[in-house]
Amino acid sequence: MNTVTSENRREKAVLVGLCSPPEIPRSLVEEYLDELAFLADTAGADTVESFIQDKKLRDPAYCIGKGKVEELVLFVKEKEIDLVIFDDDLSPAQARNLEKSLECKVIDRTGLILQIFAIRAQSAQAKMQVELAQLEYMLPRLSGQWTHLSKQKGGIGNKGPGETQIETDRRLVRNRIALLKKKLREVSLQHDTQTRGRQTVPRVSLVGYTNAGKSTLMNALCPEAEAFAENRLFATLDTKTRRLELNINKLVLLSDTVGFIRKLPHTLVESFKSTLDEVLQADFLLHVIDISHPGFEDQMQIVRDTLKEIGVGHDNIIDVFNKIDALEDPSILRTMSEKYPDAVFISARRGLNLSLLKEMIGQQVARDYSERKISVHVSNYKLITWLYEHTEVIDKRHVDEEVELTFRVRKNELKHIDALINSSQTLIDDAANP
Ligand SMILES: Nc1nc2c(ncn2[C@@H]2O[C@H](COP(=O)(O)OP(=O)(O)OP(=O)(O)O)[C@@H](O)[C@H]2O)c(=O)[nH]1
Ligand SMILES: [Mg+2]
Repeated sequence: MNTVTSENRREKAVLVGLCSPPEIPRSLVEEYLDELAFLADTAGADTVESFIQDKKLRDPAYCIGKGKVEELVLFVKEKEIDLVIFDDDLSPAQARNLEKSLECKVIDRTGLILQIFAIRAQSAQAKMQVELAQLEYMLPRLSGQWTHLSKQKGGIGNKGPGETQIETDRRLVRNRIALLKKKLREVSLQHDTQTRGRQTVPRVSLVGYTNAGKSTLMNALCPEAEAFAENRLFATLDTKTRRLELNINKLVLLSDTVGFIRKLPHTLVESFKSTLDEVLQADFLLHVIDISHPGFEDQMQIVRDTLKEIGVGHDNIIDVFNKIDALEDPSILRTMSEKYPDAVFISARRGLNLSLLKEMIGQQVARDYSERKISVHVSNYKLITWLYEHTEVIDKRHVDEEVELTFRVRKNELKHIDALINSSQTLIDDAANP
């Protein structure tokens, strides 16, 4: 895999978190910094130390207080730190001022997440989406001083969308942004055409916080899926769709897609919209939650908020609490099953409660879909073909001159289909009595 570490030694990083405004308790900032360290590790950097600014002495030019800047200057020098990562967003001016004082790279959480996406992107579409997000992030920062970063080879903050672009003027970057948007629209149109034929089968999408176990669950449910799962953040960027047989005659299409995170950069959400289309078009969602993570309820809220942000309006969502095998205190299971009576508690890794989950998926499909059985004269091949193209035909029998078809359709499409079948009755009659 293409990682920073494969090209360079691992970098040494220092993390900076902010307790002010004072409502944020220190313990929560520490949890945020743990996640930031995990992100840094994923990007190829080892965290040497974390600094927390907890006083109100913030200097707007630096985001943190002057005293903290001096403390950092000494630390960076003494420990030969390569980069300082801020959990909070830095304005372009703050990042420049800090780099000048600290004489090392300074990035914020957004920059780091963009960096990881750039490393992780595999498909042409994901690469374009990341490049677009990076360019939009960089545009306001293209003031000349940032360009020194592009002259250093490798390392976090430098796997940009190509050095030439960083060095060129904003007009060129804007042109590139427009071109990428156009190309992505084309890819998304192509994708629409490819998936149109699959619309008849119920579609289910896995969503959840990054590292919750979505890809592991996909692999456990659909053994041929071979989705890439690993203990790293943002292991999955591309959508993968596989057939999942619930039981005889019951099939759904299951999609695994990119995970969410606290403060997922808005530019990324925007540019990943076409990848996330799968989530929007799904009949319902499986929200995978890592119940062994101390902050899992916050993560649930972040996922719900992000879903709203991308435009998921319905609440056809099954909460799937994963990693029950990793719970230190199993009594939490009882509390949570009382709190979330409609949820399912599983272990994707150990294969626990997967048949119960499949049953729940089946029940949800049954709620959304209806089955119909009709008899069509064999000569009415138009209607037969139409039904094959627009519904999920699950049984077909020949009785004399008639074909008996059993098919499944979304309940909200029933009226339309019944009308069509009725109007085609004349076709049947015509065909039977030419
Ligand atoms: N203990 C335990 N670990 C699990 C379970 N399910 C997944 N994991 C581990 O959690 C880590 C993340 O799993 P993935 O399936 O890659 O998670 P994901 O949600 O697809 O993550 P992204 O693609 O990064 O959003 C891996 O190390 C898995 O082995 C489980 O049921 N129990
Ligand atoms: Mg994944």
